[in-house]
Amino acid sequence: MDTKRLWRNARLATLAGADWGLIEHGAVLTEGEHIRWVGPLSAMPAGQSVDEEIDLGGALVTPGLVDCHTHLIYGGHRAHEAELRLNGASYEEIARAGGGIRSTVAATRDASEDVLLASGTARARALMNEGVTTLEIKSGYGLSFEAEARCLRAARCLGRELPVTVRTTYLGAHALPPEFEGRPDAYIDAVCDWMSALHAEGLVDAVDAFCESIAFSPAQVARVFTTARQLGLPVKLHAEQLSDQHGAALAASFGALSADHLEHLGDDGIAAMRAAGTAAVLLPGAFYMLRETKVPPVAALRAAGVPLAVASDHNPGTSPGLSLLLAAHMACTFFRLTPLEAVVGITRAAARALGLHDRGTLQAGRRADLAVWALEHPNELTYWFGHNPCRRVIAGGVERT
Ligand code: DI6
Ligand code: FE
Repeated sequence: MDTKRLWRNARLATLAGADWGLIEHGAVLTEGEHIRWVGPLSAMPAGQSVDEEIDLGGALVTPGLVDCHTHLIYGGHRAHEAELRLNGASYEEIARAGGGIRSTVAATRDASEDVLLASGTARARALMNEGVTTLEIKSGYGLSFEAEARCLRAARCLGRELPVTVRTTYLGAHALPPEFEGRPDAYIDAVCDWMSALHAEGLVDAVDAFCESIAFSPAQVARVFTTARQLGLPVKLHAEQLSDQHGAALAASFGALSADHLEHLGDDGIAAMRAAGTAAVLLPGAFYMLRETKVPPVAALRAAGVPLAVASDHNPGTSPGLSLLLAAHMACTFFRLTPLEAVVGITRAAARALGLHDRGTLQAGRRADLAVWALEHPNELTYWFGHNPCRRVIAGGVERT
């Protein structure tokens, strides 16, 4: 029998409608992993048998946070390259000189699964301490069959060992590994072959690629996506981060879950995303770290009704941050999201960007993923920065200890 718990004496922000969905003197009734009922305690249907009652002391409760774009599993770090960039080198220059993603690939290939799991676990815990209950983790720093498999296994293992939902994404088409120098199409063939085998091992929930002049062309990405479609795997794309390759429109033509970054997105991409129901994932951490100046066309995306998600993009090159709240804060200050949009962006819209329709709001039937905050109002989630106001986390109906 699933345990029934009543979490009461809370100010709830359900995020289920067009506003914060605030409920004073609120209660959440959970049964096993799911929410059975949400509302003001005084309106709870009579005759509920409850195994356990938990007094939340009047605290603010939101849905658990969802980080829908991370590269959490990798070896080493790139503080030295960050220093070079701060001394004037550009990201593209470093990448073309064999640094950038490739230097992390070398460090990742050298790392055992245990080492990858240990460093990934420490990073996941940092995100989880801020209320994250669902986490996407991409491969993309192995770039060989064996090393990509190792990274995806570490990600799967992390999801089994920690009280967090992990969704894995295969990002073989992240960069060209040195052994395929000058042969990008042969590498794309390999990426497609590996995909079937990794999927057969149960390691892949979705497929991503990096569409950029320093990475892969739209034609190459289309081949990766065609293989994903044949395997029944959903796709998403790093699109329009540094230039407009019309990647978002390509992704949308494959019914992509999301197109991510989007600083250089044009009107064609917005129209295609709208028509396909593809979410926009905004990554202000990378924008900040690269000291970019061109912001994504947020007003046009908003006007088109494209769902706006926000993620940490945690990676060792362009976004070494481990705070989803800071990403939400930056989405407001840099990209002009409203606080409500940014909080929806790290909950409901982020869940949607992962194709998960069972979480991201406080509603009956949803997963019982809750974050409890030492805050009065949810607009404070994007107000404070460099501070963690998360006090308790309930994942799948169970409080994390
Ligand atoms: N876009 C990014 O910002 C990261 N990957 C990508 O496709 C950068 C990854 C790195 O520099 O290690
Ligand atoms: Fe990324």
